[in-house]
Amino acid sequence: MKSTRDVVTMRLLLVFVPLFIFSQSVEAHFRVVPRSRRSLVDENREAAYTLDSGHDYIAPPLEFDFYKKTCPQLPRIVQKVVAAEFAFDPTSAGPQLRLFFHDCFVQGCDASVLINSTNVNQAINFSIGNFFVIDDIKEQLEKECPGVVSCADVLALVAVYSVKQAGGPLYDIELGRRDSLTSYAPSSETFLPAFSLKVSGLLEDFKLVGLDLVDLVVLSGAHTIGQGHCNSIINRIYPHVDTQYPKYYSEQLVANCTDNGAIKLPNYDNNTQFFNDPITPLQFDNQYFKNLKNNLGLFTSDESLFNDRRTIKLVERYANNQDAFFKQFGVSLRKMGKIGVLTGTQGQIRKQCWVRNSNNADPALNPISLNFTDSTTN
Ligand code: HEM
Ligand SMILES: *[C@@H]1O[C@H](CO)[C@@H](O)[C@H](O)[C@H]1NC(C)=O
Ligand SMILES: *[C@@H]1O[C@H](CO)[C@@H](O)[C@H](O)[C@H]1NC(C)=O
Ligand SMILES: *[C@@H]1O[C@H](CO)[C@@H](O)[C@H](O)[C@H]1NC(C)=O
Ligand SMILES: *[C@@H]1O[C@H](CO)[C@@H](O)[C@H](O)[C@H]1NC(C)=O
Ligand SMILES: CC(=O)N[C@H]1CO[C@H](CO)[C@@H](O)[C@@H]1O
Repeated sequence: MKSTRDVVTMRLLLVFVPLFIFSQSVEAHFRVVPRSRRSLVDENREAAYTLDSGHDYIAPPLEFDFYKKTCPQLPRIVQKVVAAEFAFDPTSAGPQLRLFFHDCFVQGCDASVLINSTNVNQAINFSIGNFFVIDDIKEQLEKECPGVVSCADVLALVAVYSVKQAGGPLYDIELGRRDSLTSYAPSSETFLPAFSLKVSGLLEDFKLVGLDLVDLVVLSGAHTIGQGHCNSIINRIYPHVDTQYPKYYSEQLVANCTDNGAIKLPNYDNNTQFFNDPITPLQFDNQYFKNLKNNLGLFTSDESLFNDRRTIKLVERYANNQDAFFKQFGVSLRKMGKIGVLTGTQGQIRKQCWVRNSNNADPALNPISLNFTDSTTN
């Protein structure tokens, strides 16, 4: 039987090339990567995967107790830092969970999202953050078990402990990911689903990374915590106010995103934030799905799940049954956590999560992507 990693790699190879071309024709107008650069991303990935899945190297799969012998302190350290940050700022769980999503969807769960950026103008990057939590954990890990734990695994664990901290279940998640040598910011615009997409568009983006309709609906349930900016609802309040929102709610959204009643594009308010779940904003529960039934989905992507025959039954199910939501969220989160992972001898274990190890700047390791390395993030 093939390892999960092989299956994922095969899938990426099979779906990536044809779907990449397809995705270019269906992309939302919010995606602004110049065409010429996109084709370079394509070559990068193809090359990376060709290298990674070399004929005589079978990458090992992830394991639940990967660090049991080499760093038994790992769960305690992550839990401690996430809990301390949550006590200080209960909205910290949102950006910390979203970080894992953004990492996995772009180039696989390989901590590419953490590489320092010199070009941070990706509109889609809103609300990823709390990088200092990752850095704090990594610093402690390097003291207690140096060179052992990958930044990609720290991201996975921070995500599950953030869910736990916000009142959700504590999910066990497979580990053994390794860190990428590269990061290419414009890829984020290509692979991350835009807020303006509806079910068909969202599903295309999910399929691109091997996820399905159930994954789409249940993982959208992450929006039971966290916040969004005016930027992400602009299509629902300007120039026309979406009448699907309850009136009292859209009135608040409009009022809070405008300056004396007028939205001054493009300089609309980038500071105001709304809770994704206005009813129980800090609680990881199934309220998100109840909200969708009451037209309180914040983004077009949220709202669309209750307006599509393919997804409405799943929304109903999770709205009525929190256990079903919790259970499937864990399954789908673990599935997301296996997208395009590097394992075994692939990639590296970064010493500092924001930059690849300098002694690995060997062109032979990554001949094509080198010129894009370390200058961007996603
Ligand atoms: C289905 C496609 C998805 C779309 C279109 C989407 C879109 C968005 C947008 C537009 C924001 C707000 C950004 C801002 O304005 O600051 C957001 C926030 C968030 N998203 Fe998603 N998202 C999706 C899926 C996911 C998934 C799969 C997860 C995690 C499993 C996730 C977790 C979050 C979290 C936790 C926040 C809040 C971040 C914070 O509090 O700062 N999202 N998402
Ligand atoms: C990279 O990011 C880290 C924190 O994540 C920061 O401490 C460091 O100063 C940054 N370096 C550069 C060159 O931007
Ligand atoms: C707000 O964000 C948008 C999209 O990223 C950007 O175009 C605009 O210039 C920003 N406005 C301000 C005032 O920073
Ligand atoms: C809009 O702003 C008001 C005043 O700051 C606040 O009370 C209200 O909760 C905000 N509405 C939303 C939907 O965030
Ligand atoms: C990368 O940059 C070097 C020097 O800056 C250049 O010689 C080389 O051709 C570039 N490689 C690619 C693939 O663009
Ligand atoms: C974390 C990060 O890269 N944030 C940047 C996202 O993009 C905005 C502008 O669109 C920057 O201001 C942020 O610094």
